[in-house]
Amino acid sequence: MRDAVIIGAGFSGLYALHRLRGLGMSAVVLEAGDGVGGTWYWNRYPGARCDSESYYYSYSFDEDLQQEWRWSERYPAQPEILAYLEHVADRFDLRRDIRLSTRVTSTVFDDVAWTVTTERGDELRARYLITAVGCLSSANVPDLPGLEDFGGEWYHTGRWPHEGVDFTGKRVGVIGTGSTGIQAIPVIAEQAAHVTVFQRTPNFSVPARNAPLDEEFQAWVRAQYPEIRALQRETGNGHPFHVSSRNAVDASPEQRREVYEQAWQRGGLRFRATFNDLLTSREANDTAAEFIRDKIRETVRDPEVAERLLPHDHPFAAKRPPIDTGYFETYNRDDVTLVDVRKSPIVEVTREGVRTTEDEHPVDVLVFATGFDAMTGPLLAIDVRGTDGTLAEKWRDGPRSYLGLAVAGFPNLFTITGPGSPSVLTNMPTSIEQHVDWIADCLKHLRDHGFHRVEATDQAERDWAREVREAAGRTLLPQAESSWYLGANVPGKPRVFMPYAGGLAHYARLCDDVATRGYEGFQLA
Ligand code: N01
Repeated sequence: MRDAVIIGAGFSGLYALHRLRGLGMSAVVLEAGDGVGGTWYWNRYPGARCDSESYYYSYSFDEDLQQEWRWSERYPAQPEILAYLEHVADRFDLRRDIRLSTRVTSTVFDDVAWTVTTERGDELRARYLITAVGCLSSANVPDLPGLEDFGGEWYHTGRWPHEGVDFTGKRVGVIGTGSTGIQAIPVIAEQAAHVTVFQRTPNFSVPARNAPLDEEFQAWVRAQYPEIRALQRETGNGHPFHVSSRNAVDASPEQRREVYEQAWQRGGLRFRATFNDLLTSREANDTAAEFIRDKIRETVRDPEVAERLLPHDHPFAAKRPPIDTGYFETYNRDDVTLVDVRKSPIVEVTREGVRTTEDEHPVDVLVFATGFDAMTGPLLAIDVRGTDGTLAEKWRDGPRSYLGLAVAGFPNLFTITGPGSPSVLTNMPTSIEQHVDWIADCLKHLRDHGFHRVEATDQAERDWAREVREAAGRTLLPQAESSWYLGANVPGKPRVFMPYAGGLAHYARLCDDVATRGYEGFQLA
C-alpha cells in the first residue's frame, strides 16, 4: 500500500509530491488533464494571465529554481506559467509518479486506508489522501434554456480548446465580467468583428500596467529573494508588500486622491493596500470606490455606457478585485456593445444568439466567463466517503473543516487550500507552500510517533467554523452578496462565506501552534 494518493498536478500537487518524496514516502499523483499545470493547464482563454506579479507567483522552496527561472513580464501569461510548472515537473523528476488523463471519481475510507477509484475503473489504495484539486477548477456554465440548440460554438474560459479559437470576422458574445471576462474582453475585441458583453454585476477594476521585466529588476529580485519570501510569509495575503498602516478616514480628500492616483498609476492589486481600513470601514471603502468610479467615467466616452459600468452593489475588493489591460477603454470601440442583463435578463439562447427580455443579440461564438463552483465544487465532484457518510451529505448546508485542511469524519484526508483556509484571498503559491509544508510535517510526525491515523475532532471543526465566520464578519467581504466567496454565483449553493479572512500570516501561526501542541484538535491513533 502506498503512503499517499494526491489528486491534482497543479501548483499544489506537484509540490506535495516533491515534499512527500523528500520524506521517503511513496506517493502517486492522479491528474484529470492530459498535462500538468492545473489551473494553468485549463485556463487558456485569450488574455489569461496572473494578477499576482511573476516574481512572487512562484515557488519559494528551491533556491536554485528561483535563481535560475526567468520571467519575461510583470504579470506572467498563461503559457509562461504552464511552462514554469512543466519545468518544475521535469526538474524535480516528478512525472514518473504522475498519472495524467486520470480522473478520480470516488474515494472511500475503510478504517485503515483510502481506496481511490478512477474514471477508467482503476483502484489504488493509500494510507493518506491529499486533495490538490484547486479552488477554481469546477467550471460554472449557467443553465441557459436553448444552449443545446445554439447554432454557433460556445466555450467556457476554464475549458478553453488547446488549439485556440479564431474570432476573426465573428460576432462574439461574452457572458461575465469577473477577473476572467475583464482579461478576455479587450483581447477578443481586438480580433472579433463585434463583441457583445452581457454584464450582470459591474465590477471595480484597476489597471494592471503590465510590462516586460528588465534585467536590472530581475537582478534585484534575485538578490532580494530571501527578504521577498520572508515578507510574503509575514503579510495577510502572501504578497510581498504590507497594507498601509494609515486609515483612509483620517486622510484629507486631497491626500487620499494623491495616494489613490499613485496606486492607480503603479497598477495592480496593491491598490487595495493603499489604506488600512479599506476592507473594514464602509466609509473608507466608499472613497476608493468613488475614485474608481470617477476613473471609469473619465475613461468611457459614452456617459450612458459609463453609467452602466459603475459598480454600486458591493464594496471595492469585497469581491475579488480584477486588474485589467484596457478593459474600460474597450467600451469606446464601435464594435463593442454592453448589455445590462440585470436590467434585461437573458431569457434564452436561440439558434442565432442570445435573447434578453428586451432584445435579440446575434452571435456566432458564445464565451462563458461565468466562473467556477468555487472551493467546494472540485471536492464535491468526487464521491468522497468517510466513516459516517459522504462529504456531499456533510457539506449540504455549507463546508465545514478544521483549518481548511481536514474534515471530521474523514480520517487521513488533507485538503490543500480547502474551504476554511485563506487560499483564494491570498497569493496562491504562498498559501499552497504553507499548507503542503504543514501536511508534510504532520505526516512525518505521525510516522515518527508510530501513528497511522489522524482525524479532526468535531469540536475543533465547530470552533474553526466560528473563527471563519467571525474573521469574515470583521471585514466588508460578506457584504458582496453576489460573490463566489459566498457561493452566490451557483444557483442552489448554500450561502456560506468559505475562505478564512483572518490573514495568511496569522493563520500560519495558528497552524504552527496546533502542530506544536501535538496536533491539538486532531485525534491521532
Ligand atoms: O469568475 P467570477 P471569473 N448570467 O465568478 C457572471 C480567479 N482568477 O472566472 O457577479 C449572467 O468572478 C458573474 O456575474 P455576478 C480570481 O480569483 C484569477 O471571472 O455573479 N452572468 C460574473 O460577472 C477570480 O475571482 C486570475 O452577478 C453570469 C462572472 O460571470 C476567480 O478566478 C485570473 C451568470 C463570473 O465572474 C473567478 O473569476 C482570472 C449568468 N447566469 C480569474 N453566471 C488570476 O489572475 C455568472 N455570471 C490568477
